[in-house]
Amino acid sequence: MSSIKPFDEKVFVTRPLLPSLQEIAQELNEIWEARWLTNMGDKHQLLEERIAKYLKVPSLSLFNNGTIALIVACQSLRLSGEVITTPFTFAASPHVLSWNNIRPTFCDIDPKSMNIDPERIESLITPKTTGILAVHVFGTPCDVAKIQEIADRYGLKVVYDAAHAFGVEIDDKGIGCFGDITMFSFHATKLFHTAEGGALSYGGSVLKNRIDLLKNFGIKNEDEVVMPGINGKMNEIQAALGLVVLKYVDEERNNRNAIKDIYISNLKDIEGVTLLEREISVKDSCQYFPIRIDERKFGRSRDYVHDKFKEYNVFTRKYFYPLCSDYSCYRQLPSAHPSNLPVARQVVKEVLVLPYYGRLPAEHAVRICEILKSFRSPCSFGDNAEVDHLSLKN
Ligand code: T4K
Repeated sequence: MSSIKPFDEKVFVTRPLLPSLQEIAQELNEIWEARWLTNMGDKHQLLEERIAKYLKVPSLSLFNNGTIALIVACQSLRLSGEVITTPFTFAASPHVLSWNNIRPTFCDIDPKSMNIDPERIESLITPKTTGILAVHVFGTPCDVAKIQEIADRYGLKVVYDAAHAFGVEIDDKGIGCFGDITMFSFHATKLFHTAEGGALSYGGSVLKNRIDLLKNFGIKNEDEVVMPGINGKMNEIQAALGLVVLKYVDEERNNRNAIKDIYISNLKDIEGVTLLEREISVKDSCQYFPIRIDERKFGRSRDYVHDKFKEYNVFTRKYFYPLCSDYSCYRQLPSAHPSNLPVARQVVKEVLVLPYYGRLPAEHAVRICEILKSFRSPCSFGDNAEVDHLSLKN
């Protein structure tokens, strides 16, 4: 171990933004007075309006979590058969397809953005394909123009999983304005959160009506239940938390931007470490700070670095290892065959997500960079000399 001191306390990949208890208590008082706990109360309605405004989307529906929101998105668009998606994502993305009896078709990813590669989508379309479920991984927007062009040509629906992309904008346009439906997650680990929670955004009011019915058992009124819905409602306590957290999201983003600057200036010139490039036209969600480790140039593998960091009390994450296409429930699918997904297989061996949250002290960020640099072993060919590295830098 180097002379750099381990942290006294565990440093996690993220910590939730928590406003003062007094502020939360004030909101809770109002709920107690109203004796209204769920089923689209005042807090729910207010948060829905405020988030739609913040995200610059015409319309939005709140949910109890992002996964249920995504399940409802598929239902509301009547997706069926096969849907093309990425293997490099959190388990929820392909699982929502399975919960809708849809077969995921895994498509390889772009080596730079790590998002679904639009160039490879077309060859995967079959007569059973009804949609594309694309993920803005780590908050980097997918190639929305190309994806839409393909979807229009084949009559496919497009659902975006923007779990990591709260507040992302492309040329000042909210990320939730693209495709047919976009899902946001408000899980505790997200920049904006309601402990658990999520939302769907979409263009028109027709979809809102259907989605709001689907998230409330399909109940239209006292006399009519018009479709087999589910319970996807966000409750008033979640909404109250969200109303307070929303006030501090910009401050949190600014604090994260400061940490990001420290990471970039300390890590940009390390041989074997690649940082995510952001387009100038894109407003960053500041959700994650992923790096890529090229074992041959860094002299150590991503797994070595991940494990070694623990000795310093730093808990990085290997998001999104293993690839979804390697899960036992999906690996038998023809599209999941390793030969179809060479880029994703390489990327998933390289990505490491560093601790990144507003209250991470600047000195911690500097020390994390120093620790990472101390792992480098420039003379060696890595702890796995057999690694077959694709050039992913373009
Ligand atoms: N699509 C994508 C692309 C997603 O990434 C996700 C969720 C979804 C869909 C589904 O949305 P939701 O249904 O969740 O709304 C976490 C989150 O649970 C999950 O929401 C998130 N993606 C995923 C990327 O990360 P884990 O298994 O990494 O969580 P966990 O418990 O290990 O937490 C990570 C770190 O965060 C901990 O080491 C410490 C810190 N933490 C966590 C919690 C829960 C806290 O400090 N406080 C907390 O309360 O999945």
